[in-house]
Amino acid sequence: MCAILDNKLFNFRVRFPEDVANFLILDSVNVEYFTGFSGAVAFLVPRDGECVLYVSGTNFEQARHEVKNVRVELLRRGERLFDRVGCDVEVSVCAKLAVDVLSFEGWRFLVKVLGDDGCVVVLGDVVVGLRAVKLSEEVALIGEACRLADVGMGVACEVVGSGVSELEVAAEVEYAMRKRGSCGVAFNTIVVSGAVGAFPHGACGCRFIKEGDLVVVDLGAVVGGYRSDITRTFVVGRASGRQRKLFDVVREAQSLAIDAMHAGVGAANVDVLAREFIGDAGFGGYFVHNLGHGVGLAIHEAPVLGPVSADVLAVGNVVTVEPGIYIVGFGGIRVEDTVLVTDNGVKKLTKTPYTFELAKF
Ligand SMILES: [Mn+2]
Repeated sequence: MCAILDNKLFNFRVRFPEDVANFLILDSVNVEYFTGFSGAVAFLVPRDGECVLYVSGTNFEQARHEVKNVRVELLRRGERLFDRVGCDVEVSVCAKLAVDVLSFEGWRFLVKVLGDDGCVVVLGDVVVGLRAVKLSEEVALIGEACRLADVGMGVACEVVGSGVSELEVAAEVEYAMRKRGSCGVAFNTIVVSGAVGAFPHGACGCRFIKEGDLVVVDLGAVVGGYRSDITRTFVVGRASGRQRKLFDVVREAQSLAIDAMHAGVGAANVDVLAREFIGDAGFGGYFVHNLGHGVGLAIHEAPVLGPVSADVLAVGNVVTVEPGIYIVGFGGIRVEDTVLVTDNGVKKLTKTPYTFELAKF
């Protein structure tokens, strides 16, 4: 854990603009990224010297116990973070305080405390960019989360069937993943069947799955804070001609996209490749979301695989590739894997086979 923190801090500090002397991290996932601890209020990184983790009373002892290599400081009840930071750092126009995120009210307050609005600069993209390129330790955790997601999807494959409710499928999947070491779910498990599957982020309900239904299962596990994301679509029994046609289009779109991915390629180009393939097949209007997103400590992070994304794929990116077709009144089909951009293309981290028909007679 300490080694990860050192590498991350080094990579972070070399990205400080020349006039920035201190960087205050306020986004809780960004704080977790550097410290491995998710219960702090803020993390202060000076250009040189010791970092400070500000923690309120509830989590103070836990932080002191778990976080090494930084000074853990108690934020007393009623004490305001920005007042404290104002005492702890000296700023000037050539020794600015950078922050990763800041609300409008926060900005007004911080400027008042520091006494000069030229001394604060909001630099959100710096940590976003760091988090997008995973270190080997992070890849290992995501890989383990992907392995557990495969376990969950294997269970879904066994459990999905006529007469089983969507919630029951989700329960069995989550139970299996937790039992094997997942620290919760990467997001609320999606199990949507029949016409409800036309809503990409539909939630599970009490609906009982029926013969002939399309069933979309989208799930993820968490290991060491790092997430995974996988989707498979099943049909209960034999697929109709239309169901099979749609599934083949989505699968082919995903495989075209994955084959085209490598470091240096524009994320938008990859999206457009899949999007045009689905469009040429006659379903362009039914692919209603981006092709994919980065995955790490957050389930949606950089880079974005979308038609207007300016991101360029880099070695160490971990992203989903998830084309889909959603037809209201008919249902939805999505196939998704989590992949790592490597020195020679990409490596799939989720490995569940693409079983479509669940014939259980
Ligand atoms: Mn996803």
